[in-house]
Order: sequence, then structure tokens, then C-alpha cells
Amino acid sequence: MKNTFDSTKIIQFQRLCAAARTIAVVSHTNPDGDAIGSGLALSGFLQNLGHDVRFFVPNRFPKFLDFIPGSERVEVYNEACDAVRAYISSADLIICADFNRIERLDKLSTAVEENIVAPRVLIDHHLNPAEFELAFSDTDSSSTAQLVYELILAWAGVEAIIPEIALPLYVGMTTDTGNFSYGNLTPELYRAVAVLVERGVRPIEVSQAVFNTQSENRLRMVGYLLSEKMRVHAPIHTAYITLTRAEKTRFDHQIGDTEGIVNMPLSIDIVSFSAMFIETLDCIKLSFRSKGTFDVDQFARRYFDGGGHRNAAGGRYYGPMSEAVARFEQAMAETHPED
Ligand SMILES: [Mn+2]
Repeated sequence: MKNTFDSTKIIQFQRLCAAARTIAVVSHTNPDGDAIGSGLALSGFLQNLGHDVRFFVPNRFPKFLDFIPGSERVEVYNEACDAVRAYISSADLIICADFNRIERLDKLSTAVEENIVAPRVLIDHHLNPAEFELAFSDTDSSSTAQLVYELILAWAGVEAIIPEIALPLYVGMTTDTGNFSYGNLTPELYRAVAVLVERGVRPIEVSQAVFNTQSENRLRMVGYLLSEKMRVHAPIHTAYITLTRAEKTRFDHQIGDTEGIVNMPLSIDIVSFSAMFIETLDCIKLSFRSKGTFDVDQFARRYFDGGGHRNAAGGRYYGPMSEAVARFEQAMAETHPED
């Protein structure tokens, strides 16, 4: 049995919250379903206990997450810079959800760094977390939402999992596991899901809202990328896709539209490693996914200044797309992922 949520740590966390007049929950840049779901659940839970809590992310989250009741509570830094900065830099407690290093907050990290008095608490499942005053870190967990679920359960029992908290927790779990198809699918995860369903979550409605609400443009972009842009290197079980800014414009790309595309080549029988290159204003963003034992966290660290989990990681490259691809090809020649 893991001691991520042993009673000493829970008591320490309760004390930190009790001593804080204001609490800032923060999550990472390009927030995904787990960032938003775990942040909303945690901030909602603490709010219900009477704490003054606000939840912040550095930039806008994908539109499909708007269906979560309470999503209007998420405060986006680049839409209200000064007010957000003032609250965070003077908060009495900062809780970091679903990321492992303050840099992952990009521009929001300045506000956190400015606050030199507030203790920082981590709740996260990414590898190699930085030092925090108190850390609930479990890299074997499917999602941060699963950790928030266990934290709430250990603190306040199942009664605290009211429907407005159950739903965002479920969204975090289902998005970080591709609707329960990859990642760490443990008995504990399914037990948590069972409880969330008992507490009012309707899985079919969530699936519809999360997975079946893409735009026509997005679906056409996926078709184009798979047909025209996917390269498969059968001998080394590898596939990759590149997406340029011009192509994004052509398909009226919206935030979140590239989500999940990197997983698609893994559905090819002989592919066990998939990469996606996305051109942004200042760099090429890379995503890596694997099935089986190939460690994409190590790969991302070694070649692309990134990291993540064994089967899902990210990185970046500063330079043109052609160079990023050349570096990738070179890296592949050195690593040879096998089944
Ligand atoms: Mn996560």
C-alpha cells in the first residue's frame, strides 16, 4: 500500500489550508482535461469547506471542457493578468496541480515566484517532481484527478464527493487515459470510477461531451494529417506526423484541436512509438507516445529538452521544422525502439 496519502501528510495539508486566508490552486500551460478537472475538483472541495480559493491556469483551455459545471470559475492568466498576479503573489498557500515544475506555468510562474512566503503543495503524477513543502506525488497514478479523489477521500470521506466534484474528477481520469484505453489502468482507478458513477457521473454523457464534439474542420485536419503527413518507419516501429502553422490556418485550428492525434499512429499494429511535431510561433512543440516498454520520457529528456511519463511525454525544438525532423531521425537511428 502506498503512503501518498498517509495521515501525517493529510494532517499537514489540513493545517496548511487552515492557516491560509487565501489559497491559489494553479495548473499547467495548455491545460488539458486533467489539469482543469483536478483543479476544479480540488478548489471546489476546499471552497465547500469555507476556504477562500481561486483556480488559475496560464492560458485558455479547450472549448469542449466548457460543459463542466464550474468551468466558469477557472481564471485564465492572459485574460486578466494584473488581478490574477496580485492574488497569486499575495496568496497564503499555493497548490500546484498536474505539473511537476514551476516553469510549466510559463508566464504565470512569475506570479508564483514573486510569492516568497506561501508554502507550495504539489499534487501530481508526472515523473521527477521538483522540491515542494508538501508533495502528493504518485507517478503510477492514471491522472492527477485520481490523486485528488484519493486526497478528498482521505480528508473528508466519500460524502464530500458531491456531483459537482465527481464530474470534473471523472473528466480528468477519462481524458488522461484516452477514455480508459491507455496509461495506468489499475483496480484503484476503476474503484474510483465506480464511486464517481455512484455519486452522479453519467459516463455516456461525459464521453459524448469530451470525445464527440469536434468541429468539421478538426476532423478534416485529422484526415489530412493521417493521409498526407504521417510517415511510418516500419523497421523501427515508429511513426510521426508534422503540422505547420500554414496547415493550422488552412483548417482554422482552434486550441485543443491537435489533442490526441499523436496517439492515432499507435493503432497501427507494427507501430510502438509515435511522435507529433507542431509548429508554434516560437518553437516546434513535440509530443511522444509509446505502447509497451519504450521510454518516451527518457527520449524526450535526452533529445528534446522535455519529459513526462514512460508512455507519454513532450518536448520542444527551437528552429525550423525540417531541423526538428532531422534531429528526430538522428535520435531514432541511435535509439531503435523495438516492441
Ligand atoms: Mn495529468
